[in-house]
Amino acid sequence: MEKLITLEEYIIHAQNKFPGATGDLSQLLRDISLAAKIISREVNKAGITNILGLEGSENVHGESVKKLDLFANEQWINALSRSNITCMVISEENEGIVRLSDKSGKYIVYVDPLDGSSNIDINASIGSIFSIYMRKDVSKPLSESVALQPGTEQVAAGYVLYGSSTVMAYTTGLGVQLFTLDPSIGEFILHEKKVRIPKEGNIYSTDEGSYLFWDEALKKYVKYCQELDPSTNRPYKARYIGCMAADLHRTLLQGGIFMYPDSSRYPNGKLRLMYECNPLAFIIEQAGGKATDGKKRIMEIEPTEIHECTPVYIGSEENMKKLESFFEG
Ligand code: P6P
Repeated sequence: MEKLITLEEYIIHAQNKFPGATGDLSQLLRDISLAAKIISREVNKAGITNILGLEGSENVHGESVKKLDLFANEQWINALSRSNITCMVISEENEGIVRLSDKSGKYIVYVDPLDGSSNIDINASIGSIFSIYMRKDVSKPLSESVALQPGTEQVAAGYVLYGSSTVMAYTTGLGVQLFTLDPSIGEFILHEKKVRIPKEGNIYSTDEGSYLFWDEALKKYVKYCQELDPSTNRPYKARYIGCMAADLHRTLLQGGIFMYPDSSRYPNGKLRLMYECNPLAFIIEQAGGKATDGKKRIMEIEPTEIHECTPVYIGSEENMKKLESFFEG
């Protein structure tokens, strides 16, 4: 029987490859896995413990906040406060930066604590997404501007998917690793190393209900996906879960393309650059895929606000090339 490798063991093994490693990033990843385990436990019994349903308030974006959103946000902030490694957290649920350790924290963590929370009440997949940066200059007081770095500066990124099982994916720039939580022993177990996205897939993923708000090039591309041409595996299948982490995970494993475009309804797109698009772009690029805003690489966008939105097109190399040919006209 193949030896089980826990996340703990994998982190230590990976750290030993870096002689100068202090172990801080390893500890940070452990802290993140703790938040994931606690949230997974609550998500999988939410109906019993009555933390489903609206909490009554609204988040910084005017979206109704569900109890599990708040619980997840608290778990992330508590977990990241454990080791004095994180100086500040930027969360979808908090308007400004959350200061944790001004003196010693060398990492900045962006988090979407519960991505796709509208799926909570229907028991569909929800996730957490995280993105880690270095605090470049410890002499500079903590501020939003210190946190505003392009995605190319990410030290690590990943997501947790609370679905039929709880899966954690992360990368530190050396490929993408996938772990599955075994709740009976409370350990994330490695199940795939250096994941590669298929070069081409026959699944496209977007909210077609917004078709009328799209620009013409995108309408033409989606029509292309729907045409009958067995030689190019069309029509493609349409899949849309309404949780970016879940749609991205399927795209990573099965190939294809996920799109949340700019439109007359969302002129700058709806998804968040720093804690949805950049971390998932890092994952997809590390697996051999591509991620753009329709014009440029997502990870090269120079951010100006911590909660800014961007259009996002992300997936297999060939599917992205075909989309780009429609945008080039
Ligand atoms: P819509 C969830 O709220 C989210 O931020 C992403 O996870 C998801 O892909 C998207 O928004 C869903 O948006 O407009 O289709 O409900």
